[in-house]
Amino acid sequence: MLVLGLDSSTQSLTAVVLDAAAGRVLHQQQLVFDRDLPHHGTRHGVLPHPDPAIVHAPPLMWVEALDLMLARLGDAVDLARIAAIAGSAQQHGSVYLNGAFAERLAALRPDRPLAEQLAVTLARPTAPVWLDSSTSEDCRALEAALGGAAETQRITGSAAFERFTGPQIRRFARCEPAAWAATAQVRLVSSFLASILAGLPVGTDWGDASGTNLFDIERRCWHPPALQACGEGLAERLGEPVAPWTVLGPIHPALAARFGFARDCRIVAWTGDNPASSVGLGLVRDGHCALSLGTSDVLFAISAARPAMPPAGHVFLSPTGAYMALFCFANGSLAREAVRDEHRLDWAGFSAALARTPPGNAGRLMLPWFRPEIVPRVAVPGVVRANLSPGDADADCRAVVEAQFISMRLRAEAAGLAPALLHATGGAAQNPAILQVAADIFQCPVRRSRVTNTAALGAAIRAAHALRPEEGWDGLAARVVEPLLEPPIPPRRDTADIYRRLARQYAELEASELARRGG
Ligand code: ADP
Ligand code: XUL
Repeated sequence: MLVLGLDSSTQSLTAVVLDAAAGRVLHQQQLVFDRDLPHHGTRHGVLPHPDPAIVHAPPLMWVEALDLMLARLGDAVDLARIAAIAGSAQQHGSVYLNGAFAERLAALRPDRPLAEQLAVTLARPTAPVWLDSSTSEDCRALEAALGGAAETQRITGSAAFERFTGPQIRRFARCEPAAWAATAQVRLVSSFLASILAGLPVGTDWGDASGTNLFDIERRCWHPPALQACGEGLAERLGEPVAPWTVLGPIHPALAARFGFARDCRIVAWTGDNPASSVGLGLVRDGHCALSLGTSDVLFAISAARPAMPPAGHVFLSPTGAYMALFCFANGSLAREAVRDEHRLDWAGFSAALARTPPGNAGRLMLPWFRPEIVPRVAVPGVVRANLSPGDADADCRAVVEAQFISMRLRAEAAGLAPALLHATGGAAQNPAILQVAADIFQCPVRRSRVTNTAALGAAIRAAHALRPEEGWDGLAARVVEPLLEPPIPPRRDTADIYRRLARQYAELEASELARRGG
């Protein structure tokens, strides 16, 4: 049985074809939005904007990427053998569709590009994505409507966060009432792309619904007072949420004809990239922890019982039905790239700089807020350097990486997370020098998969599981994921004290900078 997993992330679309019976990855392919679809004008997958708080992407770019990817896959794999397709997407982003969406989807023709046919269905030409931080006012209003930040977190799994879909919808309804009135459907990136494959508007899965501030994560349904606080008639516009393992139906006949899929190829609900990655990394047991170093840096852990999280953290639902404790940092790969580019280095040069500098960087510290930060909340970007000359390229490279993992370690400690092993994924996990710093700072081994995009792999595994649930998540993790894992990178034990001290210094520097900004 062949299955296909797709991941539409911030910067790229990745496909993984898995022979589920043999437990073997047959084919992987990636499209990079900036490089392969340059006419959309994105940089790092998003549209440049003079206000750093406003970050949108063109939904038609994602559609065009899907079209192009499926066509290219057909050149490499016999798509008639694909039994099911599941997917994942960057979390939180929202797509606004007009009354023609359902009709146009049903009437898709196999002989015309998908983006061309769906262009008329957009009620808003761009989609705000997770990097957007323009909704502080809406976050406060939502929290006030739900009885405060703590109550919002209790019900929805998170306090109100700028990038979450509910506050994003509220801002749109408030600032562009006419366009909101013309919006018949709102979908997350995941459920938008799943709708195209299934040929009808489908609901958002529980994993991505947990990133909206609109979903009651215990009852597993939309929370009516949150819907009401964010937009009139939101329940109808969002559709019912679905369990992550839902088989939505067969592929749209027009897409089957366009690309050569069998008519009975099943479409499985899509989810968020982090939930999908948890499956692709084999995190199916309580306490399993991961470090995702994509555009965002994310620390997440699987938990059978609902974890208690500090205000900066989130509780999401994973594709297995377990809980995920999660912290997301906006200054991830793009901050590392900013330092790399500032010193005119490539990744090999960046890694060499890490190798030349001592753990702890002789007390040289950076607060790496190149763009608005999520954790801690930093609205106005600004990099702070302590004992660090910006001209010192080597120390600057180490400072940005140490800052990122120390910040993560501090939040992990606040949440009572003490990982015994970290699974690493995302673009920067290709870099062993960066993973060594993570191992040293967390004082635990770090292990990565030979498949770089574990969200797409996780999507493929989810497709297999939806068709044959009897093997179970444990079985699939042992048979498919485990053989792909590389040997762990061990922590250097003699760095433990150095990083204990540096973590204290970092916390003090961060607190004083936040106090200075607040004052
Ligand atoms: P996303 O899934 O969020 O679109 P990816 O997981 O594909 O992003 O990661 C893309 C990022 O990976 C790039 O922005 C780049 O900074 C980073 N990256 C790629 N190769 C390396 C490397 N060798 N060392 C460090 N970072 C890398
Ligand atoms: C998670 C988050 C990001 C996006 C993009 O809450 O905002 O990790 O999913 O990858």
